[in-house]
Amino acid sequence: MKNVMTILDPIIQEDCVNPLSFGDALRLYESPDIFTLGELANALREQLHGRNAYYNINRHINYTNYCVLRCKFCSFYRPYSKEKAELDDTYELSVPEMIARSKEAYDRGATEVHIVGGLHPKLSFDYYLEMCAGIRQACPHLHIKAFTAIEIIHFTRIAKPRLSIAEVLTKLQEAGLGSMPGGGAEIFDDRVHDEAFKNKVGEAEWFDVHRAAHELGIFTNATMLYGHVETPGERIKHLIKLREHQAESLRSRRAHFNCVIPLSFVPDGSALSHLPGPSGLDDLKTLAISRLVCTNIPHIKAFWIMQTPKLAQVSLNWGVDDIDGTVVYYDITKREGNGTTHQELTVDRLKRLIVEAGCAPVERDTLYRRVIREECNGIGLWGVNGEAWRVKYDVSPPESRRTSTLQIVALNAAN
Ligand code: V47
Ligand code: SF4
Repeated sequence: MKNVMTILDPIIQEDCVNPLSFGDALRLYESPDIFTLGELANALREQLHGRNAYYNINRHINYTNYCVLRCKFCSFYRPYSKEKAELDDTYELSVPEMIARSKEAYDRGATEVHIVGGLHPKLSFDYYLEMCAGIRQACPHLHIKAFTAIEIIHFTRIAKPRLSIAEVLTKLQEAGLGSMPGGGAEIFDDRVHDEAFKNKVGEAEWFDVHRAAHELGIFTNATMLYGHVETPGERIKHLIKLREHQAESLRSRRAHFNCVIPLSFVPDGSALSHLPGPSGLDDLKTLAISRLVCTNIPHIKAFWIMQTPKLAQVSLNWGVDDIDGTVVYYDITKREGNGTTHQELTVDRLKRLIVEAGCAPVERDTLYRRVIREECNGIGLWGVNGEAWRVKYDVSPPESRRTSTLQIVALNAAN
C-alpha cells in the first residue's frame, strides 16, 4: 500500500495550486486498487472533518411534477395538458399547501425545507415569491433551500417583464430564499447533454446562475448525475469544472459551493430504463473521486435516497462526510419507501448509520453550522451553536400531538 499522505500532501494545498490532474484522477478511478482510492479519499475527508459525519433534520417538498422538459433520465415529470387523463398522477401544490407542509416540518423541529419542482408552464413568478414569503412568515427560522439553476432560468423567462438571473435571485432572496440546492448540473458535456437532456439549458447557464448566486452571497451546492450515458472521463471533467468555479468564487465572491452531491442514476420509469444504473462499487468510487478532485469544496454528500442508506453508510469511510437528512417525502426518484413518496429516515436511524461507520454524528443546519437541541416535557428547543436558542417545537409522539395549541416561538425575538 502506498503512503497515502505522500500522494495527498501536494493536492490539498489551501489555494489548490497543485490539484489532482485529469490524468491522475482517471488513473485512480480506473485502477483496480480500490482500497488505495478509498484510503486516499478517507484521509482527505479526515483532514477536513476528522471523524465528524453530518446530517440534518429537513423536509424535501416537490411543488409540482408538471414539466415543460423531458429529460431522458427523469421519471418524475408529467407533460402539461388541460384534459386530465384517467390515471392522472399530476399535481401542483398551492402556496397555502406549501406553507402548511413547511410549518408541519418546522413544528416538528426541522431546520430546513428543500424545495424543487418541474418547470411548470402556467405558474407565474409571483407563485414562487409568495411561496418563499409565506414560508418565511409562518416559519421565521426555517432555512429555505430552493430552486435549481434550471428553475431560476425558467423564472427569468416567465417573469413579466423578463428579469435577469441576478434580479430573479435578488427578489427570491428578499422573499426569504436562504440558499440553493445543486440540481440540474447533470454532466457538463455537450455530447451527454444532447443524448440525455437535450432541451435543458447547458453548463454555461448553470454556471451563470451559480456565479450570480455566489456574487449575491447565496451559498449553493453542486450535483453530478452519474451512471447513465457518460464516461468516467466525462465525470472527472465535470468535477474539475466545479473545482475551477469554486476557486473563482473563493477568490472573489461573497459565497461559494458548500457541497458536492454525486447523484446515482435511478433508471426505473425513465426513458433510459434499459440502462443498468451504477453498481455499488461505481457509487463508492465516484464518491471517493469527487472528494479527491473537489479539494476546495468543503463537503461531499451521499444523498441516501439515491445511494441507499446502506451504501451512504459505507461511503462515510470513502470520502463522504454528509448523508443529508430525514427527507420524509421525495417524489423525484423512488428507490426507498416501496415505491411511495414517503421516504424517511428518523434521526435515530441516521445517527445509527453514522455511529456504526465509526463516525461522530453532527447535526448541521443548511450552512453546516452545528445545531444544538434540548428537550424537556415534550418541548424541544433548537439553535445554532454559539447563538441563542432559535425555535421551540413539539417533540411529543404524533398521536398525542396537539396541532394548533403549541405556539412556535422565535426565542431570539423574545429574549
Ligand atoms: O436535478 C432526476 C436528478 C436532481 C433522476 O443540493 C435524478 O443538497 C437520479 O439536485 N436518478 C434533483 N437522479 C435532486 C438534487 C438534490 C438532491 C439532494 C440534495 C441536493 C442538495 C440536491 O435529481 C435533478 C436531477 O439531476 N434526477 N432524475 C434519476 N432518475
Ligand atoms: Fe423536468 Fe427536472 Fe425532470 Fe428535466 S429533470 S424533465 S427539468 S423535472
